[in-house]
Amino acid sequence: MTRGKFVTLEGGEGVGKTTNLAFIKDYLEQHNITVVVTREPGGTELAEKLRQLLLDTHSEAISETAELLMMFAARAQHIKHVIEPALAHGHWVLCDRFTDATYAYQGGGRNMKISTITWLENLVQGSLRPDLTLLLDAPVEIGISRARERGAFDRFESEKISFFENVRRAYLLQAELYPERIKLIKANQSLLDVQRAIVDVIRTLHGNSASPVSSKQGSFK
Ligand code: T5A
Repeated sequence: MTRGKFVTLEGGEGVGKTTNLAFIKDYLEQHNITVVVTREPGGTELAEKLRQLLLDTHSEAISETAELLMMFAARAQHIKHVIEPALAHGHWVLCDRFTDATYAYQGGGRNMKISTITWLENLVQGSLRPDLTLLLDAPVEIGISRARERGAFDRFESEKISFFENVRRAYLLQAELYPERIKLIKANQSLLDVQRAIVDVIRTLHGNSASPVSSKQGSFK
């Protein structure tokens, strides 16, 4: 069986990842590709509990090291129970955030050492890397104002603007480092134009790799 493709969506707060994930899923299914939609942190029962701990505000501050380790603990569960089995079955995995988010938020935002993140990435993922990453990029204020319209802020969304500027810079650096894998999509244009740009990129990947028509929705999206 041909292994499925691993596609990740990245970007700052409110840039449109969740909105476009649904669009990409529909597009791929129309092309006879079976898609598992999932997210990070999260995607399994235990990883979703870690997500809740990470996004909630607590009276006890979460240390930067604890935050980093919780991200990778959730990722280890997610890879073992969802991502790897799906890819091995020939399904495509469409994931809302993955390790580029760790480089951006814990690396750029929290200033954790990149070499530590890389060490954990190798430990937890082995050779697993996304086949394609769509990086939705927009000025920080645009994403924040879109996220604000949606309701109360979580622990990350409550950070200062400078934090998100650093996150954005770190994402753009990742895109510079891995131009073959990470494709930049301007997210401060109309949704229709964003989706046109996404299709142009996705088309290059799906080629003839079709698997039976059906949809296998991840449990959490
Ligand atoms: N995190 C995660 C880390 O710190 N390290 C890690 O390793 C990982 C994996 C997770 C948090 O965890 C952190 C980062 C995050 O802070 P999350 O829910 O995945 O949180 O991330 P959020 O960015 O908070 O997700 P959001 O749902 O807020 O943003 P989305 O998904 O990017 O945006 P979306 O699709 O919900 O859109 C927001 C609004 O904008 C509109 C939509 O309709 C919606 O109302 N919109 C547009 N409006 C106009 N024009 C367009 N082009 C639009 N596109 C979308």
